[in-house]
Amino acid sequence: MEETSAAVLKNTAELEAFRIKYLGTKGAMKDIFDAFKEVPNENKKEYGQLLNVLKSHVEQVFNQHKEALENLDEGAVHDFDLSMPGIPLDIGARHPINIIKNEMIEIFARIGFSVAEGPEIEDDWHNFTALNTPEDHPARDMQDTFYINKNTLLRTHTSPVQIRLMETQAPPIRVITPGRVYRNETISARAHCTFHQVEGLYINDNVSFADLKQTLLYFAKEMFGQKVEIRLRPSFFPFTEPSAELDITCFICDRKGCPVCKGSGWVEIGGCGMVDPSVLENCKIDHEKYTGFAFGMGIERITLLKYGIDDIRLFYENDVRFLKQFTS
Ligand code: 2NL
Repeated sequence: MEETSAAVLKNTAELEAFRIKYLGTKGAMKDIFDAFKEVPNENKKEYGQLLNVLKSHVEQVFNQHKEALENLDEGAVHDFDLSMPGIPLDIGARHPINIIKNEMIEIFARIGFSVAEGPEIEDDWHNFTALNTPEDHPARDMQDTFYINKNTLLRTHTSPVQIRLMETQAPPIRVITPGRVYRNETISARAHCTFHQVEGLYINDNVSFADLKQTLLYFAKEMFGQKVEIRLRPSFFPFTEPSAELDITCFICDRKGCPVCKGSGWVEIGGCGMVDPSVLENCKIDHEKYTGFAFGMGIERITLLKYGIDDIRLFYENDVRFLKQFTS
């Protein structure tokens, strides 16, 4: 009796443990009732009365605790006003680089380009040699490329993904390769040691420079608005011949000239060209039968232009005050 009266039950789990210990089918009360059989007949009446007193005492203690705990629960419920509006979940925002990357993927998907990805750690063959980049080319310099060892490096463009595709798949190939690339550059508002690219590749019979121009014009208009025009300036890349830089009309000042286009009315968004026949040969594609075009664009550059951001470093600092502005 003393033992049950002294019990401290703080919650419903402890209440249930109390019930099992004393009142359960294997509990203490059961043992005492079982012992009743062994009691001599002349003592049975007295023993029985004591038993009933004990049982009702334990049940009473149990019920008191139960009631106390139930009242406690009700009290807790009254601490809340259930008619109050909920606290909104803080759902975060997509990174601006990812917003633009997805938009570019969708634009190219509409004209039949699929998406391919590949490793960020590459070998010399897929990043340089297969792309016709000579042994003494400045891009191969330690100053420009992060080497892991003599033959292993952080990819400097996403072209190696396209090389791997050309090595394993027969034309036609129509693909874009978005992804992160690395260059050993001094970090500034304009350049960083890591950035993102979308490269594109189309290999088929009869692919021409006109196809390249139309594809880039379509992209520019979808991305920056139907009024935009493009311009191709002759250039050089080891992996394309002929090669060109891709400019668009400055949509910020509508070609009048502004700080973004440095007064010229045009801004550069990437490079392009016809895939060099020796690159096709390196991937065992017959360059007599097939031709192709390729292009590469920096996602950061396009994102800076679209959102009017003036410092590339903001993309990598993960300052939520910056990132929160892109919730749509
Ligand atoms: C730029 C210029 C370019 C390519 C990338 C390419 C890929 C293969 C073969 C030939 Cl597999 N070319 N890619 C071609 C021309 C330019 O990128 O300014 N990127 C930000």
